[in-house]
Amino acid sequence: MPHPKTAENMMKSAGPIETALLPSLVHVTEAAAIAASYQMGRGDKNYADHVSVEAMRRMLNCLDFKGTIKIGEGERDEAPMLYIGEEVGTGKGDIAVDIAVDPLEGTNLTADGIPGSISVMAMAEPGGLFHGPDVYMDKIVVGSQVVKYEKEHPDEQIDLDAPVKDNLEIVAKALNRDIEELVVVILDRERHKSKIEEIRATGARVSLVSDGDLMPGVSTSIRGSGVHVVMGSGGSGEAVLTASAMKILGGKVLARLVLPTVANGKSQEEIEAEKAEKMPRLNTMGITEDNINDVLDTDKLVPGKDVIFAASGITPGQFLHQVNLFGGGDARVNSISMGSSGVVKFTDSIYIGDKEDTPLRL
Ligand code: VTB
Repeated sequence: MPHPKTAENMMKSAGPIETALLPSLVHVTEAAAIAASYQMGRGDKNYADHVSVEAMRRMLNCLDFKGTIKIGEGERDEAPMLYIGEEVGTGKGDIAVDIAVDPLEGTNLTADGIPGSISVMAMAEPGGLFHGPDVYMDKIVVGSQVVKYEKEHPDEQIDLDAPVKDNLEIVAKALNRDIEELVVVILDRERHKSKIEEIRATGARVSLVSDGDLMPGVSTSIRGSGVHVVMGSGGSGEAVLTASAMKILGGKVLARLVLPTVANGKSQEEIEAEKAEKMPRLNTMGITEDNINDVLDTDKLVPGKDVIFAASGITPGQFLHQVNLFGGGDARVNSISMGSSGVVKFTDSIYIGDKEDTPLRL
């Protein structure tokens, strides 16, 4: 009988980024989630976003490393904090990382007190995260069991351009169940109308979300979460964050860049205006009108080998609980954090405000 893996094995196989930064990473998303949770249900998504960005940035700047935000709150001129290119960390030590952040994924969900909002981030060695411009990616996300099935059946591969039915048949076989038993999560948007009809026509069940399709993507690799596939277009940063988790968990993301005006069926004039605005920046990244339609797989989205990921729940999710506030500044926050070595931690942290007054409960 092989001895089960232990922290000893992980410490030996973990890269320098995982070793140095994974234990602290979850504190960063926890801080942002707790800050956002105080703004839950207050109807002000911008302020909720603002406080979580500030909290995340403060935490990052406490850590000894050299970090560069690659996916963040926007371009420097539009985002004062955690903008693309911002350097974070104390700069001490020799660990340099590229960072993807979404301090408040699901601003509307938090502002309206609706399930599904999180604080999330990923890190990898420089060049380890695809950092496209702020456009959409059309994508399909499936879990690690489907990847295993694909390896055993080379003729049956998930394909972004295949009919939905073909992909769902593969997923159903990989998960050893009927298509009728699958759940596909997709953003509730007009642009997904025909895709939703196509999914329903296969017999699969559809879970529409008003925002926040990142954690559902991660959930496809977690049995018992009740999510088997995520489809549809959404933010490219969110897709790369999903891919960071899937790279660690062995799941799969296939994605293609698409301009929001194109995805949302806007007029030719609006499409041309968006192209004029975004193509020059895309070109500097090597993305041209010739290759913008190329399919990016998990390794293209996240080429990094030393990848770490953390997410903390703000409002309730598929498997993360909401932040609970107990008075006196006490907070309880639920997170997932993981690294390329294969360690996944589900944590339930309590920050004690007053040691004598704080009742700890199981
Ligand atoms: C997507 C989704 C996000 O915003 O990026 C979506 O992945 C953007 O789509 O979880 P719209 O422009 O249609 O809103 C979120 O729902 C929230 O950031």
